[in-house]
Amino acid sequence: MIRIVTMASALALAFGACQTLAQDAPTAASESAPTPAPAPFMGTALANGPWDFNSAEGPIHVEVLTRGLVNPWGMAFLPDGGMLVTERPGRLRIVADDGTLDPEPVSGLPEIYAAGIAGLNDVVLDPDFAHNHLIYMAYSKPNPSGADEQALAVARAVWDGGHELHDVEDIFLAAPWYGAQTQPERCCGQGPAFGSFGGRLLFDGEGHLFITSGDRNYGEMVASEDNHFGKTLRLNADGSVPADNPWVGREGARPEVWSTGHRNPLGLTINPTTGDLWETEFGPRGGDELNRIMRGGDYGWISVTQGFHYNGEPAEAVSKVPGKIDPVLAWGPPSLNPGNIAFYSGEAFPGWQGDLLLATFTEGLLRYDTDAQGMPLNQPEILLKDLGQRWRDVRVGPDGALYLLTDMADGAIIKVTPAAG
Ligand SMILES: [Ca+2]
Repeated sequence: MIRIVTMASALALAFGACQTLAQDAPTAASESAPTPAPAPFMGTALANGPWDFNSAEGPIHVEVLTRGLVNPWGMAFLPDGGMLVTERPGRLRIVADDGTLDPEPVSGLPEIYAAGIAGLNDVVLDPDFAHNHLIYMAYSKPNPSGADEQALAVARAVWDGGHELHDVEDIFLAAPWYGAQTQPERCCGQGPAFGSFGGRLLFDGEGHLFITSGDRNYGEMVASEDNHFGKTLRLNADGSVPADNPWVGREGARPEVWSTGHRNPLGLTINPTTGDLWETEFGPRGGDELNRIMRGGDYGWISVTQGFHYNGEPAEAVSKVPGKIDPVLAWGPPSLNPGNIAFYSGEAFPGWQGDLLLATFTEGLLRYDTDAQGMPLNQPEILLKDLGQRWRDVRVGPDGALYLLTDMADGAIIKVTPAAG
């Protein structure tokens, strides 16, 4: 662990030339959100491509599969080869297997609060989707009472392949409601209440649905299990709580909690070789993390961080605190702004088997060699950085190709395959 964190420090130095501002700066204007200042991680216009790039494991071919998406955030591969893609402002889109974007969004979504970095997050298919046509979406839900408060929610719906959802219902609603009008005095320069919702979804292969829930920029809440802020959560597909969750039956604890001590977890995957759950999260100024998630683990936020709060505290990185699990890797400052992660498993890139792929806003796509436990080794290979995109999501497709989303107002799906010859 020490060796790896030391490597992370070296990596942070390697990224020292890159400037990054506060990560939760709003990226989409809205009537209720302050106008964001331009930030270095806003990205640059995407050219048309395609491109061939050299890489350590051979040349790769990069193409723009789909354009015209607004801040695409999550995607799910469909049995017919197409995919569903979410747009953070609150739309669900259908993409055909050749990349063609259906011009008509899917209707019937719940009301979504889209401001700052809040909105529609991930989408996943039910493990038995081929038979029951159920999908799940994580989103920022406005309080139906009309109060200026929001909560992370997960909706389940029937989607039959057309342009309308049916039987839409929330199977999870994070507690408590929290928003700008109830914003209390908080520690150390934390951002506005519409930030840090989390919103990644993942089925584990055993029928459990994992959900990442952000700290809502109220980090003091995270240390307690009596709320859903800054947690990973584990549910059954119908929203009920598995009996073997770590806090089941503890008085005052939320039984959905699987791990605690997270800030804004935006990446989640399972290593297909080991079955372990892995997560990435945004730190404050620096302190971005890669974590291997253990049942019942406490990952430290808000008292333990390798970064700095926005008021500059603490003076140095905090680690090795009893009862707190340190990250496998930490970055920054400056932050690299981690998105989703994936362990490569497929036939297209034999040299990448088992490698960890990490989408970032400011440092391209990182590829780490790993050991048998999935632990990253060595310095990462930096891919796709020259395209200047905010890489939000990376997935290994059924065909073994990589599919990435650019979280841009002019967003795209990018496909990566081995270059011919
Ligand atoms: Ca941590």
